[in-house]
This record gives sequence, structure tokens and C-alpha cells, in this order.
Amino acid sequence: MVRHDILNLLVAAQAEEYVSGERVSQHLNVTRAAIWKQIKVLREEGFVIEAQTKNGYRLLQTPFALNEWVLKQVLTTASLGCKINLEDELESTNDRAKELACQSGIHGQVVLAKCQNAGRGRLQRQWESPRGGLWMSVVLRPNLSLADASKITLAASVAIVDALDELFKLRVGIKWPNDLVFNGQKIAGILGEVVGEWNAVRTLVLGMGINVNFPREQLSASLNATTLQEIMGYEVDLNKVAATILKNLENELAYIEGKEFERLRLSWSEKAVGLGEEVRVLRGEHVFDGTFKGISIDGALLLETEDGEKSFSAGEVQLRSKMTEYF
Ligand code: BT5
Repeated sequence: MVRHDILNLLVAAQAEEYVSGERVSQHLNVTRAAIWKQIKVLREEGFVIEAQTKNGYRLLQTPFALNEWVLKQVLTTASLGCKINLEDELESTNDRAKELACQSGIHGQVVLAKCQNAGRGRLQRQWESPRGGLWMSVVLRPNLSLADASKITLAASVAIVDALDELFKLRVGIKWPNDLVFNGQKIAGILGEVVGEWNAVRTLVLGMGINVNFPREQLSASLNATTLQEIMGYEVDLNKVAATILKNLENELAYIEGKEFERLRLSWSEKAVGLGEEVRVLRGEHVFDGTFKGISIDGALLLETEDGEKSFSAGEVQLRSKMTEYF
């Protein structure tokens, strides 16, 4: 794409250096007028490009909005993000990723949408996905049994928490199993789905939704939710957030494939909210009260009750706090 070629030329220039229209035009074999047209499109996409009649062009700032070229520039992964599909609008990035997984099934393929019309949570719950959020799904074909593959959603929680800490010094907590919360309000959710029969294809789609660059008011008032913009007071580079999460996730996946489960259990536990506290677990009509002791190596919740220790796997139960408002 000519636009990407122009950007490549601009970043290849030394800092503070201008690239003349003449040079771009010769290099890409297009007219200077055509280049000017593309520069205008790039500016509309959020690139800040200085244009001086005498000196030429200079790239001053890349957009904070999702942009395939910028994302590729900041990605440091080996496999995750090897292929990127970025759409303006999708029903659900998980659904598109599943379609792509069925067609080609490339490990590491990433699907992003600037907004989703039918974003999904677990159990067909709705996931509100306005513009400015990070709505991202990754196709994974890990070398794991299904039981171990289910740990990938725990790894995703850890990858996101670490990324927000690394980039913004923001400490969010994990509410078992996969909700990310700040001051008790949900800021991100994770949806892992197996594609087809595990033994046949060993493919899963990992969806991650993070409320980033939009005000809290864009979500339904009834939700106990917050956004990064609300917490920090400013917008951030979505491409950097995505790239950092993918880097962390790639590392966590390598640990899981190397069967270093205790490492994942510990780093998950460090970030958990409610550990050691009195909680209530709801399984259908049944209520269990006890102390939240931690998670097992498989990610099951361990509850110390009057009748001894009980374990609950994710998906079958709901967790409630008995004391505070953070759940
Ligand atoms: C989740 O489900 O938390 C998983 C969310 C996964 C979303 C990503 S976005 C990219 C990919 N494509 C998709 O279609 N999905 C994934 P669950 O634990 O079931 O929580 C769902 C509940 O969270 C809803 O019932 C609401 O109460 C609440 N909720 C909905 N939208 C929210 C938002 N934007 N922020 C915070 N809470 C929200």
C-alpha cells in the first residue's frame, strides 16, 4: 500500500529529518500530487505529519487509534500477530476469528475491530463494545491437552494485568476466574472458545475486551464498569496496549507449553482480589460460604468451608463477596 510505503520512508529518516516530496515520489514512482493526497488521508487517520514546502515531510506522531501499520511497528512478538485483521466494525471479533480459524487456522492470527455490534461475554451474555475500546481475538493452536489449554484464559488475565502495570503503572486486580477489576469495577473481560473438536484441530480463539479510550458514560449505567480513560484522565495508544498484551501472552503461553503451571498459578494469585476473604459461591440454587483460599493448578477456585475444602471450576459457579463491594 502506498500509504504504508510513505510511512516507512518517513520513519526510516533520522529523527528531526525531513523527507522531500521529490524523494518520496521518486522512490515510490508516483506523482507528488498523489503523495500529497495520501498524506491527507494519513492525517485523517490520526498521523501528525508536518509538511514544509521547502523541506518536505516529517512524521511527528502516530495515531492512538488502532492502525495496522502502527501495530506492526510496535509488535515485538515472534508468532502472535503474524497476521492481523483490523476492521472498522464487526459483530464480534471472536466470531470472525473462529471463521478464519476454520478456513486457515494460523496460530497467532489476530482479529481486531474498532467497535463491535454484537460483542459477546460468556454464556451468550452481551459485551458492550463502543469505539475506543480494545476488542481483540487471537487464534491459537497450542501444543496442549484441552485441560491445559483452559489455563490460557488465566494466562490472558495475567498478560493484561502486567501490560497495564508496565505501560501505565496501573494495578488492576483479577476477579476469579477472568474478570479484571479496578476498585471493584470491571475494566476487561476474557472469552476463550474452542473451535470444533479439540482433538481434531486443537484450535481456540481467545477474545479479550478492554475498556480503554472512551468515557464510562458510553456503557450502560447499570454496569459496574470503568474505563482506562476514566481512571487515567487521558487517552492512550491502543496499538501499544495491544502489542504489549500480545508480547506478555506469548511469554505466558511458552510457560504453559513448558508445563510451568505453578508459575502461572503464582502470578495469577498475586493479582487476585478477595484471596483469604469470606466469599459466597453460587452453583445454581446452591450457596457455599467459606474462605477463598486460592486457585488450584487447573485454575479451580478453592474454598475452605465448614465441611472442608471444596473446589469449583470456572463456568459452573458465580463468586460473590460477603464483605466488600469489590465483586
Ligand atoms: C466477559 O464475559 O467478561 C468476556 C468478555 C469478552 C469480550 C471480548 S471483546 C473481543 C472478543 N469478541 C467478543 O465478542 N467477545 C470478546 P462475562 O464474564 O460473561 O461478562 C459479561 C458481563 O459483563 C455482562 O453480562 C455485563 O454485565 C458486563 N459487561 C458487558 N459489557 C461490559 C463492558 N464493556 N465493561 C464492563 N462490563 C461489561
